Amino acid sequence: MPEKMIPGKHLWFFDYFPGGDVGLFMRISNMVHSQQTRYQRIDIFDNPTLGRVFALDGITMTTDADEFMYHEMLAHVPMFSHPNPVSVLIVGGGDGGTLREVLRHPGVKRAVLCEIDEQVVEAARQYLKTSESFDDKRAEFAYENGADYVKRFKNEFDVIIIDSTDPTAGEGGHLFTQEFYKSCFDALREDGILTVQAENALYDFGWTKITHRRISSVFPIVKAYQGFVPTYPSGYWLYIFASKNIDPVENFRYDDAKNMSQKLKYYNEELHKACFVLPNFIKNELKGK
Ligand code: AAT
Repeated sequence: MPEKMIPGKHLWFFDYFPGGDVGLFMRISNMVHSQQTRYQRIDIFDNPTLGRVFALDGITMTTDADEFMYHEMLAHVPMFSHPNPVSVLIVGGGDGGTLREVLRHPGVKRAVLCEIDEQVVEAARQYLKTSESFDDKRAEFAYENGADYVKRFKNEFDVIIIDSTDPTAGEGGHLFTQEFYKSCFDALREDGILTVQAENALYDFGWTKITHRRISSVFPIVKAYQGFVPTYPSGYWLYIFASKNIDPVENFRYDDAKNMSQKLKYYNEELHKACFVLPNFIKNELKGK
């Protein structure tokens, strides 16, 4: 057994993937924060390789080492597909990573973060670097179940991004229903775009398929895309893009994406097109519209 593995000498975090037969473990070199909120258990700790790790109910949400991979792909694909996103809603994402990416877009005048658990935002503000944009004047915070919040809006947002916990964890299930996608459709303006994090094709493909089917029953254009997030189950993550009329590959703002990609670590204008090219086992199951 390697020195690092000696039981009793170190503290370990075990993240069980859906199904419970496979997972990921990380050494805790420094425990930063633990708290049980009304909704979930928050843990924040340091790992020598991954940096600061943020987990909810024992499931990894972000690590310093790879959060950019997830947040850049979740935010910039819809943001550069829209001709001029001004008003944006993020549901979930209380760590602030998606908000940070959205606010990189100079045309954005208003970015609302609707997070069910205020304690996540508070913990992020205190302990996570992803919260760096919380004080941006364009950022607004709503502490509410996103499924209730979106219902109150009609024709309001250009882009809605769902940065939720898994459908099987905590309060995430509310954000994977057909009714919720319909509310998002109604809350979006004419050129509106919805993007959701849509699980993985190895351990939880059932949920990707359900999500794709439900969104397809509401939006005319629906396309899944892929990216890597090494600390999420399988490391190979799926997202779903949905819109009222915009095709993300034909219509996206190539030159603007190219300009911004110089500041980014993952997303770029070529990847924007390439991420929609899917392997057969996924493509065959998710027939795009
Ligand atoms: N940015 C990457 C981290 C997340 S956090 C997901 C957030 O969604 C959590 O803070 C959680 O409190 C919030 N949330 C869960 N349900 C709701 C809801 N119904 N309304 C509003 N916010 C909600 C995503 C990680 C993805 C994990 C992949 N395995």
